[in-house]
Amino acid sequence: MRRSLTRKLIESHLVAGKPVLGEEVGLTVDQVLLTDTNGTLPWLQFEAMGFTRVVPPRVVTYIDHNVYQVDSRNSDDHRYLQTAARKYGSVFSKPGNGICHQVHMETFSIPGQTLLGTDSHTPLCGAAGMLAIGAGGLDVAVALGGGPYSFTMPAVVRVWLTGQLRPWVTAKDVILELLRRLSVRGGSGKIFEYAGPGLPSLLAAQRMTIANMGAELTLTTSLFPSDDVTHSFLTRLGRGDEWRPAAPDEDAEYDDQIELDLGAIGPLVALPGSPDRVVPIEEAAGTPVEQVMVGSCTNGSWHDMSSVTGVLRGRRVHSSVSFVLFPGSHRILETMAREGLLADLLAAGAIVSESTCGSCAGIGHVPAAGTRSLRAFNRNFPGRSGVKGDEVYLCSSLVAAASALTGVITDPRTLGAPPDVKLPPRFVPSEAGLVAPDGGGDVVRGPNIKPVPLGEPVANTLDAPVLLKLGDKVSTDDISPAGAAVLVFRSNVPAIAEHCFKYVDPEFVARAKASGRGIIVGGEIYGQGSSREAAAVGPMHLGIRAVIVKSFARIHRANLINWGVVPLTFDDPAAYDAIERDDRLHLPDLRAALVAGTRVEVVNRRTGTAFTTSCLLTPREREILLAGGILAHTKGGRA
Ligand code: MIC
Ligand code: SF4
Repeated sequence: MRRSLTRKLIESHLVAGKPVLGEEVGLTVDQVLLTDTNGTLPWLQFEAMGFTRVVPPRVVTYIDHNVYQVDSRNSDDHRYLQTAARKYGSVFSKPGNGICHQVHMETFSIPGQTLLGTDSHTPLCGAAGMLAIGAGGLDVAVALGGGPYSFTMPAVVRVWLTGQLRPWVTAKDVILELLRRLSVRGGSGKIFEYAGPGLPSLLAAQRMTIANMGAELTLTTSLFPSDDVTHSFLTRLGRGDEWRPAAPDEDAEYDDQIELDLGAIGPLVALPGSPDRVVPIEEAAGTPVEQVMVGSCTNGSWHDMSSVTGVLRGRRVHSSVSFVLFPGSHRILETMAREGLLADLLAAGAIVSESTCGSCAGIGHVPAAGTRSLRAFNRNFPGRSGVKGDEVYLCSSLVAAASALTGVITDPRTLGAPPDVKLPPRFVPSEAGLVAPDGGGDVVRGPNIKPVPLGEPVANTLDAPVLLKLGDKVSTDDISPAGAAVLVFRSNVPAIAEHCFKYVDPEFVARAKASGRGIIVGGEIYGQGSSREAAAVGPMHLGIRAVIVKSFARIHRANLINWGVVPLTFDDPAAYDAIERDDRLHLPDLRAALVAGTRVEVVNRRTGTAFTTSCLLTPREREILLAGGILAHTKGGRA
């Protein structure tokens, strides 16, 4: 069989299972990345499992999400992360050194290797021919200890690119076009492998944008070959010797194919609420915006910063607009300073922030209530910007720059000639923000770090009320919101649990506490978005023992299993319609059905009717779930 690049990388890292669609595979992990928000729990879990030294050859811990130290709780976490990284063998990336995915791509990406990350946008490094996958914290903790990463073999889809992008059209428009066509569910259970005659025209930075934001399609990951473009990217960073080719066989076999003519795409905008509410710019043009931003792991590249500067040079940000840029890495920011871009941006009235996730995760620059924000970012789930009822539009950095000048969403093609984006011959080798581990020191745990909880073994019978009935596309931002006030509690489960569903239903926590046990009911693609474990462990802490939905997003489903919460899907979606909040559901043989691998019967005590649900588990998942999650499983001596 002629092999896709995906299959080659899976086969060269395979330690368990067969790469057959729908079957579980276990892969060795060459590199691991952790972040401040989602990295504290995995390090605590790594310790709780009794490991003393990381096994993968390259582990990097980044402080990038939450770097505004408004009080010491957050600094406590960072101190813990820095001392744990030093002791257990992880490189430490200091606050301000940049967003994990951008820095990782620049500094550590190696074509042909595997990368597992605690963050859902880890696939960005797929732009360098890496198999880069985002996972929940417990899966990452196991990988840190040398365990394989297990997941269900996805369908491998070839995305066949033809043509070339037209002026003012960007890689962001490519991924928005895919979201427009396929929706946020469209990539579930799939890997997109990019190929075709249009590929050589896409720079590494453009491939990064596309691979990164494939997360919004709920893809397992996205993969580009490693070719001359990759070589020149690494060479410019002084890493040409780490380049190696990686490509599919000619005429490789794929499960499916999508065709995309780059030349047929125009500038696009995603309307507030979901990254797939995509419309041509013409339909949004003229909408007033008070805040415009460019950055995040999707649009923080040199290419983005320099095209924005090209638009702003000699012009002025509109008087009613606050325009903020977040360069993706310290290296980019330093190069911007050396090459004169900073001076031009400041002269135009832009705010240049430190190199962090910043307001992408709702930290800083929270928009005023009732105003509109236009962002060259990747997510606009309700409330994510830090204020209930927010209206966040997503776009390319060029649309953002053009709109910052006018104060309304603006088609950049009205500006005439597009900016001439030049790549500097070399990037400054700024590594001042990286600290190598020396195995020394003591791990310091401040008062904000609380012990990691344990899940409970699945009970024989579950009888509990439906504490929430939700619709389709519930994101982990809905379940456990972003924002500075919440993110400080990522290492403090009892405290973060208090914020569960706070924008969706402020009474949820009180109801859960009063009932002791509960069930959540939802629609399609439940748990999309961030990989945050808090969205599983928070509800678990509040007594949620099962979630019944029409379909799950991959990482969240794995997180539920890893914390002992039973993820069930309706066999007949019509059963969903008959359920109301506060209905008492009775699952008489829950455990026995999970053990036997049969359907799980549910009786609605209010209506007296019964329906069935399914929980398709691999043997590994079954053992973990029944034990009450990975930690409970490990403590039971079955690691
Ligand atoms: C996000 O973009 O939602 C985040 C914040 O980066 C998360 C990680 C987190 O919740 O800490 C992600 O994408 O996984
Ligand atoms: Fe950070 Fe935003 Fe990227 Fe998440 S999506 S890693 S918050 S920049």
